[in-house]
Amino acid sequence: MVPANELIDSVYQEVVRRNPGESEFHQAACEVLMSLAPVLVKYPEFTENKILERLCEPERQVIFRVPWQDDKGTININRGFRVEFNSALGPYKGGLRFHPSVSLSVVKFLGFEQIFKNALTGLPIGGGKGGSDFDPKGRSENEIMRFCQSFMTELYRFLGEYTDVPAGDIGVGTREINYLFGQYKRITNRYESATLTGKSLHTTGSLVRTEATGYGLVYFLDKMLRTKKISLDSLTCTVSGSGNVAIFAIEKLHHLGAKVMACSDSDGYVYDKNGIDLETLKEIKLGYRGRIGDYINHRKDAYFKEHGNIWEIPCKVALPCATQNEINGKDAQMLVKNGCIAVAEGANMPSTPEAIKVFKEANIAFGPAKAANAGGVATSALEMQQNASRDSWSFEYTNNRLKEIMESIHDVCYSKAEEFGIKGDYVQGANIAGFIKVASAMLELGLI
Ligand code: NDP
Ligand code: 2IT
Repeated sequence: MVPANELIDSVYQEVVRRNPGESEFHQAACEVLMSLAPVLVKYPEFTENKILERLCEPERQVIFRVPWQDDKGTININRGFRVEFNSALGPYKGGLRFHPSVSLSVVKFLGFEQIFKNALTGLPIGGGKGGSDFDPKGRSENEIMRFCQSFMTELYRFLGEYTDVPAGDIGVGTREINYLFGQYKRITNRYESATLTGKSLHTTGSLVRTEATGYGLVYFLDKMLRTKKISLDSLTCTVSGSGNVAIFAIEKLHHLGAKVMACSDSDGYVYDKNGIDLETLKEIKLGYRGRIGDYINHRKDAYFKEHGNIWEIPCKVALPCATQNEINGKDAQMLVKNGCIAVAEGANMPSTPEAIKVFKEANIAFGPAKAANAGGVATSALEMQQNASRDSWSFEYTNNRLKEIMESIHDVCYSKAEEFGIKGDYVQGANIAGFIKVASAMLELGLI
């Protein structure tokens, strides 16, 4: 049989050849594949059955036109995507992203990551992702609704609680999910709740789903630090972004006594020497959907650095919660030099390969996205459970389930890394644990 490293290299070369120009997808595939050599040595059946080759090819990819009219009556055309990557463990599950940077490559990287993330949750969900290059910024409520309705008018035929279950991501929150669900219900004439997650409480959504990714991230971080006998209490933190994930990560950090010095949006960052005031942040971002620069109009000790690089701020803990490749090698060096001891990824693939290398060499605690930000999708699966049983659970019960799931993901990653002789390496631990679970299910299901 071909040696494991050679096989991995050739699979990766094939991914690059068959998916030209899809740099984000290449990056995500490379990171997982390069972790797997010891697994292929231990389980030759994965190689014999071409599991790597099958995993890198999505089961189905849908690309469609989204025509819609803006408030002036002008016709706009966007592109919609849904990549149904792998359904070995359950229906395709993963968010929808509305952002001008969305491309097939971005959706494929996110869908690929989602396969392993969802496997780590231990819940019955496969991996998928979708979205559009639609830019929601500056759009009216009516424009957002019309766009969502047009998007769903095409996408609905591929969805269903046993087939594919989308949720939110960048640019898609409860408001958009509700519009999407409304249109799905209207077209199909079925109140099939578990077809979308992240719905509002009035429309069979789950308590805690809004908070879940941010809270889950901090539960994972806390467990990682406690494993090193470090307490989060009083540690200074920097959180990039100021959207759904960032806001609720900040909230949970506050609950645990940490101090968040700065957060950002694509305009720049704000620094508050008294610690970021959560009520002000929520008012700006969730209240009137404003820009982060407004923060200094509410808190006079804070300053705003337009186009500033948030990673230049000294902190003990860094939580990237905005977007992919937002921490490069130089940023990572700056963080380490300034005394950072832990990084946990709220965003998907926020650290470049060079940044991960710097963190590894500095031996800091590093929680990779597919483990650390799995709380969102895990709570989506809990929403599906509630919908299936036509029930709704209390905040406390759902939050406890989330915490248990995040601690269990931590432990699975930690112990897999230990088993394969790379103790403390959560990147490889997560990749290996997620991969073994999906690969085993694929083997058992036969050649499909
Ligand atoms: P939101 O749309 O709520 O917020 C995104 C935040 O990131 C905003 O502050 C936005 O700033 C900033 N941002 C987005 N793109 C860029 C960019 N290209 N450059 C600089 N800043 C940017 O999204 P979420 O909080 O839901 O998602 C954030 C990250 O978390 C994403 O990587 C997402 O994939 C990941 N994630 C989300 C989950 C969820 O449940 N929502 C679950 C797991 C991961 P601006 O407003 O200026 O664009
Ligand atoms: O990246 C992610 O895990 C999400 N955007 C959440 C997906 C989901 O189905 O809740």
